[in-house]
Amino acid sequence: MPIYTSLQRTDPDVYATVKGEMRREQEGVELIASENYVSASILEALGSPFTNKYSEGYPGKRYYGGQQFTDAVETLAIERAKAIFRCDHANVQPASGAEANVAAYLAWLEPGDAILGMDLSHGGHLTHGSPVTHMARIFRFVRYKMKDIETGALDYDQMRETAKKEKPKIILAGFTAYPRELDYAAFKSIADEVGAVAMADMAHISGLIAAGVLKNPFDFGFHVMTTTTHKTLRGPRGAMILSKGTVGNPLRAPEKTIANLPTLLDRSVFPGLQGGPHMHQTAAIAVALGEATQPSFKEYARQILKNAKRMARGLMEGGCKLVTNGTDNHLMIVNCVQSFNLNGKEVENLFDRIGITASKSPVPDDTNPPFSPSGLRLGTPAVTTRGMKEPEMDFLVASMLRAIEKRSDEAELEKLHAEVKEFCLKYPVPGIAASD
Ligand code: DSN
Repeated sequence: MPIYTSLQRTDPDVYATVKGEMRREQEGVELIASENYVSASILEALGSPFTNKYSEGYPGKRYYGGQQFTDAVETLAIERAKAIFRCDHANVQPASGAEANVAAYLAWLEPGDAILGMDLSHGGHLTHGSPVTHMARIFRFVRYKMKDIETGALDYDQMRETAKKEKPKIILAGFTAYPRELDYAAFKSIADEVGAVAMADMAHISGLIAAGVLKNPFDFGFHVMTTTTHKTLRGPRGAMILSKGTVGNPLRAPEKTIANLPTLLDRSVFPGLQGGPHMHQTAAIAVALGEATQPSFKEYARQILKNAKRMARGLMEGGCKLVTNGTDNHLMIVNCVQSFNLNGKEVENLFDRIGITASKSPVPDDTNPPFSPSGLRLGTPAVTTRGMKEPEMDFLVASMLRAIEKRSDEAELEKLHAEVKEFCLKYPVPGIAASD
């Protein structure tokens, strides 16, 4: 592993953990729907000397000197993001998706204002109003749900009624565990009716939107879109806030209008919420956005969807109950209680034993607690990056079903683990040099 020779020499303890993680990633199957593997170029940008630089502010408007290259790289990231997502402005500085959402809320809302977001057990994210978040102490989160969990159709009538009653200032389309496409036109018409900002949290599917294989909320008139950069978009950990409107000077507070959202959002990220942006992360985001414009990325995104459909079909044919009975995107939720009379945590632990990593998840209106919910979320972005296609999905489905069936048979589980490892070694993880 030539690029880690210095670390190996100077800090063998940390080096051992890095090496262990490389081995874990290479020898196991990653089915966590929000994870992926970055390219060697992205790893190089992340490891670049941009990590040394403070650059509070925005290109051309910084508070410290020495910004000729930080300005250039941030401008590259911004321009690439705008072109890919067809919007007027991009802020590429949020350190994470949670911060991007918080910055968007704080740009537009006053304490006590309402946000209408997806119910957490129906697929919404923590930052969409979990009572354990700080934002839930500041803003009022109201909910919409699916009206039919067999198809995943949302209850747009209930959403409209709630919006009229609660007068949210933001209507938030987006999810962390929902396997179907949203009706963005319906969201936008409800937002218009009550004068709310239409915001999309597309963290999970922004790579699929970038590739044009799923719909883009901006094509339906949305005002703001947040996304992380490390899920289907396959970049480094990080986030962006994309918006439509007039781009102004972030050094001056503009009037609070929807047209001024780009500037309000910039000011909300810095100086409102964060200090110095992580410029090594920005450089790596620029690289990821460059990769997302390549024809091979479109092919990659198409294969994610094909793989997810194949995996979902295989699981259902094997007797699993999936929330909404399938998927239109990269993820699926297995109702483990209904399928195997086990909870999601038990199945997550079982799959860990055979080298398959997944994440427990609530099912709609789950009565089980968050640490042992009824479901398990599976996704195909990472395995697709390794070049796996439909036949490989069949192997993974068969391995998971066999693990469930033989869960009390230690020898059988060990055998399965060895088979999964042998399988994984045939699909190198990009960016990870062969481990000795
Ligand atoms: N942790 C991410 C996910 O798994 O969906 C969202 O923040």
